[in-house]
Amino acid sequence: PGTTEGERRYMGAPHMTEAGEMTIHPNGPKITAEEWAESTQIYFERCAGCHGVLRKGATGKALTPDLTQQKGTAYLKVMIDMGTPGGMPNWGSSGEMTDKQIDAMARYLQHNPSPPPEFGMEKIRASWKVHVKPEDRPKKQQHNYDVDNIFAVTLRDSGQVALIDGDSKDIISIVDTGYAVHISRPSSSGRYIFTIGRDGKITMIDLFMKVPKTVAEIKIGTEARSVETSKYKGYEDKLAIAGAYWPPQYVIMEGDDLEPKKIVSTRGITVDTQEYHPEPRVAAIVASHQHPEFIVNVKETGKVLLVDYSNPDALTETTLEAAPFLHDGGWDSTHRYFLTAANQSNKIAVVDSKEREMEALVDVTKVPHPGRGANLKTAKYGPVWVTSALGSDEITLIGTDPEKHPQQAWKAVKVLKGQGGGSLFVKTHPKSKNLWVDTTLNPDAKISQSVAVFNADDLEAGYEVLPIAEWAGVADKGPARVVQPEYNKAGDEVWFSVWSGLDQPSAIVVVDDKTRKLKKVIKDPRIKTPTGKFNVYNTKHDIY
Ligand code: DHE
Repeated sequence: PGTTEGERRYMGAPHMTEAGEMTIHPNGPKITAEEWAESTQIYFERCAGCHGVLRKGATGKALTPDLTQQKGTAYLKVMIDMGTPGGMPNWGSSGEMTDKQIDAMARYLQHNPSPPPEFGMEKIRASWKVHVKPEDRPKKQQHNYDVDNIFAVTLRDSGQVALIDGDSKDIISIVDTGYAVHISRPSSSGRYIFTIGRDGKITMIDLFMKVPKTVAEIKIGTEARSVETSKYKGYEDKLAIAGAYWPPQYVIMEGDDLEPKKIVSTRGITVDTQEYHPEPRVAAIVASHQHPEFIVNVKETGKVLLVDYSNPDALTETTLEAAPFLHDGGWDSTHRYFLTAANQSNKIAVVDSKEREMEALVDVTKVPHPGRGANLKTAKYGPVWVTSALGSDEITLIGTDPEKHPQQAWKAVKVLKGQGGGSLFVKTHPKSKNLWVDTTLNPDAKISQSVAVFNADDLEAGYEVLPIAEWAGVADKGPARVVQPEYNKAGDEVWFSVWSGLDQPSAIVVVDDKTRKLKKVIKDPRIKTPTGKFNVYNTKHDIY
């Protein structure tokens, strides 16, 4: 109960990992090669997101033969068909899997998991391409756009990123990338954009070129979500890092051409039960402003790694203990504390990047999902960092100033009620008083197609609802889910994606931050399935 359809789908989103060999268990039921192949594909598409590639359990239960054989085929079939109140979807009764597929899946699960292939240096190097060498790139910017106000917009299902000029709202170029780019991060200087595809492909785009295009690319695994570049003084643009879901590892690369330098596995022991986990996926990565370090979230072990990159040939890793299923997060306004969601533990972990220690674990609402969060200044609680949630309508404000507001620091000082659950992202800007909260995965279309906005100076007044998808004129032409507010460089406009299917019209909606009125709808046949948007200036300076 309480788990929304959207939330379940979100958690169980497909993995792209290739299938391995048939790993028959001697006590498992009969299964044909065709059934094995189809079940493997369905497993990675529908099940691996929650139960893990190796079926060792993640947000869903473990499904190894020692457990599944005890349950037996008949029982497993009912589970897959009908689902459970605990969050398992009803794949059969919803019409998404046929009886034949369910029957084969129930038998498949009683055999040994077949691990997908590893992806080590040989494969990584073979995928590495430098299209334009650093010395052959332009010495100066070749166009008149303000590079700092460019937005990199993920066009999820077309495997592209749109670069849009924040001033004119013109599309500068559309760049082919990996599939379903998860995030884009600018280099510390802002000259380059690094995107990471769901398929593990990094694309490095040079924003100085007349028409910005890819200068280097590489694949660091078969499933990935995060990429970042070094930001500490003296190391700007020097190194890049990317984290993989499969294989569970992170890869450190040269910042100017993505040459791979080191691969580090994240397999290891969980923070709570202290048992070995074979598949701890790498979630959010941020670059420290306090030390030459990357801060790496390891999802299943619940550990935060501080990776000192000052000598890549002798990497040191400091392990901080948080809580399981670390996911996304961002900085407080001073860029000293990194606040990150341990989503299935319903906690926010606070990392002190200066002292290099775990500062606090704050209890919050069900399945917090901050994105990078939002930093508001409030009269009553001082500076706070905000997260919304997938599993409830609660928006939690956490005090972030242990010096001037010690009573409030690292406590949930205020909980606001938003439009509903299924929220993915919140956003504000230091120049704004608005706190924007999306509800992308809410089952009610009215809620998923609109956004709530609070006034930081009068939180008690509640929120105003802006019908973003309706403004775009696409509300009735597809799911038209409104996702991820993002500010322009000046902090006076906020951009929203209206995310529909590949064959349906999508749009970007620009709202005037002061008046909260529609400023511009960016509609273009090339803007297909837009999701994340990353303003170069705000993203490189971690302003949110
Ligand atoms: Fe995301 C951030 C993982 C589903 C859009 N997402 C992140 C981050 C991680 C992550 C680890 C933080 C990266 C960082 O900061 O370094 N996301 C996952 C998943 O595992 C999950 C649940 C399922 C999956 O298999 O992918 C998932 N994410 C989604 C979606 O369904 C979204 C809406 C569309 C999509 O592309 O699949 C989506 N995720 C985003 C966006 C960000 C993100 C736009 C960056 C937000 C920001 O403002 O920084």
